[in-house]
Amino acid sequence: MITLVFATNNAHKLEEVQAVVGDRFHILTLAEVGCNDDIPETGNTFEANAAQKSAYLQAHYEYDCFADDSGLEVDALGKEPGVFSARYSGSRDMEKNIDLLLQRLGENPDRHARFRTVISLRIGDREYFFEGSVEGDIGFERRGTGGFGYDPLFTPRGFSKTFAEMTAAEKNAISHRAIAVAGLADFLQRHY
Ligand code: ITT
Repeated sequence: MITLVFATNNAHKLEEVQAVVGDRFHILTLAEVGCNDDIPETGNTFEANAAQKSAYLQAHYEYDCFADDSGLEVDALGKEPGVFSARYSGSRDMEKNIDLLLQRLGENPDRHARFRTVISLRIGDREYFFEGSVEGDIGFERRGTGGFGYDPLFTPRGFSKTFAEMTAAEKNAISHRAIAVAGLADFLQRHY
């Protein structure tokens, strides 16, 4: 059994990862290793933030570990909100974050955007990155009640429903996070 710490306390993310990597890997959350720290996340890129979180964890808790960072990039807004996705409006209130995004985009016909996830895995002194992204378009208004975050605004390319109108299974079949996690799981199964 190989034990890895995942830099999250989000039970939903843990479940998703544990299901994909299988039971040869025991994935612990931050709470399970006694980490209550506010782990620094001060990078300008998803890669930098994921790497910063995994480095912090390995340095302080001496476990092999991985960390992720995700967000939405809207082309017409210079790839905002990007690493500021969770706090775009200055708070974690997603209603406010979505309102601000719609206001900044206005009637701009260029609605192209993507969700991205980057995972940094540290095993011993080596670091590996896994990435997933999904291209799509930002709507002019919210549609759907499922998912979380910016899902009511995001329609993946080739689909007519927003992420918030899809079932969890439909979203997980194509999502940025699922693609990155599949890369991580594939790597772990081949090398460990
Ligand atoms: P932790 O860092 O505590 O795990 P978080 O909310 O910061 O949680 P992420 O780094 O994965 O989670 O994502 C940052 C923000 O990007 C998130 O708060 C959402 O606003 C947005 N986001 C990420 N993935 C999303 C998805 O699948 N659907 C909608 N919005 C998403």
